[in-house]
Amino acid sequence: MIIINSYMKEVLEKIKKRDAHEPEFLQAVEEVFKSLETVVEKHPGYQKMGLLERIAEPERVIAFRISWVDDSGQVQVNRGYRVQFNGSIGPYKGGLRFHPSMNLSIAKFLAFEQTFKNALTCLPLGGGKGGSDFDPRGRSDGEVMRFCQAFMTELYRHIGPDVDVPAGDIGVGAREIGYMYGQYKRIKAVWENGVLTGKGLSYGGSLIRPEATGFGAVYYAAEVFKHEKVDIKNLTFALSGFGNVTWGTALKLAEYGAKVITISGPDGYVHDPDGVSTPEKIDYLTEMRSSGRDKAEDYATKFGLPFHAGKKPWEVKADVVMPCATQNEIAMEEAKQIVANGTKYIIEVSNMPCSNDAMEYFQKSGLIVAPSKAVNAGGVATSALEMSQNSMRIAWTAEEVDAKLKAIMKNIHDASAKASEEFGLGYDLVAGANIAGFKKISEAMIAEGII
Ligand code: 2IT
Repeated sequence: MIIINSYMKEVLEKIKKRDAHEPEFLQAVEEVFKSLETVVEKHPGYQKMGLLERIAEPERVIAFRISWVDDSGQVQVNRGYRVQFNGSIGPYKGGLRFHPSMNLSIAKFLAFEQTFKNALTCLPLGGGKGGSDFDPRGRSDGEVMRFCQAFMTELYRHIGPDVDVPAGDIGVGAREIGYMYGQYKRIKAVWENGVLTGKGLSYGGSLIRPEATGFGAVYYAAEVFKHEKVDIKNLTFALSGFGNVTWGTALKLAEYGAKVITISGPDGYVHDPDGVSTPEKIDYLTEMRSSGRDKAEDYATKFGLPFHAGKKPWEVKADVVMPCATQNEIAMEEAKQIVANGTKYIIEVSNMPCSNDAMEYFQKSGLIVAPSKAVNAGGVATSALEMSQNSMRIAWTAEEVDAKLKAIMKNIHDASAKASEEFGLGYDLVAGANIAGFKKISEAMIAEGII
């Protein structure tokens, strides 16, 4: 990935020096900067106002200690993060990730991506992200609750319905959001349920929020196939993961009559040539998640399929590859295999699933790449719809939320395609998403002055 513009090069070099120990963050910034070259070339004034430096520097980074007592009476100490990256178009908004790999680099890359993603939804949402290196695997319900309470006891002072609105991500689902909301309410002693999204329905959650990331991804993909004039029914899909995002994606693809042939976990993958398409199989993904075992092998055992231990699903031939697990699940080595398999479409669903060189290789090889910050935006968009319902103190029907979600995803696709076209880049959804997001954020930042 080569950047030619001298201002951009200078800013990037500065960030690389300052944040040398944050590889995921550097990767995310470099990927976005590459797409913005044509835009920056046309606006030499950005340099004087330090626009790129400001857009790549979080407004605020909060890191804190979380002490809690496990079931054996042992004190455990974890580290918590909240990165309030950019608040130029709305309150900071983005999920919390509980995973042992969580660190500042990951929190910053996620928050940076979230800023652009949230702008693409055209809803009033700034960008933020956070989480902890807490490992929920094998923890009892009581331990998870105590951890969530300890986490919120520190975080509550930094968030609010008009300040910063966290939600779920890897390791954080409705159960964790419930425990965190309970603790927030206990400390603040007010009913402010718009402070978190992804809540249970009984206390202000939105219908379709659990399905939204996966459904939105398929609505977006459907727009790509429409553009390419191909029938989704004739396509095979390789998915990774088996969590919430994989589940929602598989559910909607089954409804569209498309065939999902792989799922995976940290332990390996399962090839299901008949399709992960019956209600029994799709429901089983939910069971696998709530078991807390984090094993894709359980699916193979349950449905009598061979299990490919320690391998990624990308060796299976599929028309469409939809990574749904985590960042950097496709590096150059896997990209070569995917291209050799004859795959035509890479629809990124998890945040930053492809390394920058893998993404470039796909595009150079003529594959269509849809970037995660556009494809998975249905999750946060539906969180914004949850916030609207909380503010109005009403609840929309599933049909109402789903219709809004579908319209938002079509708009994101169309706006990205248009932005790419406008800058003479053809149908480049990667550049298009970055440019469309940047246009909105930069306009607001310029209007709001030097802050
Ligand atoms: O990556 C994401 O967009 C999320 N984890 C969801 C964020 C949200 O606020 O719903």
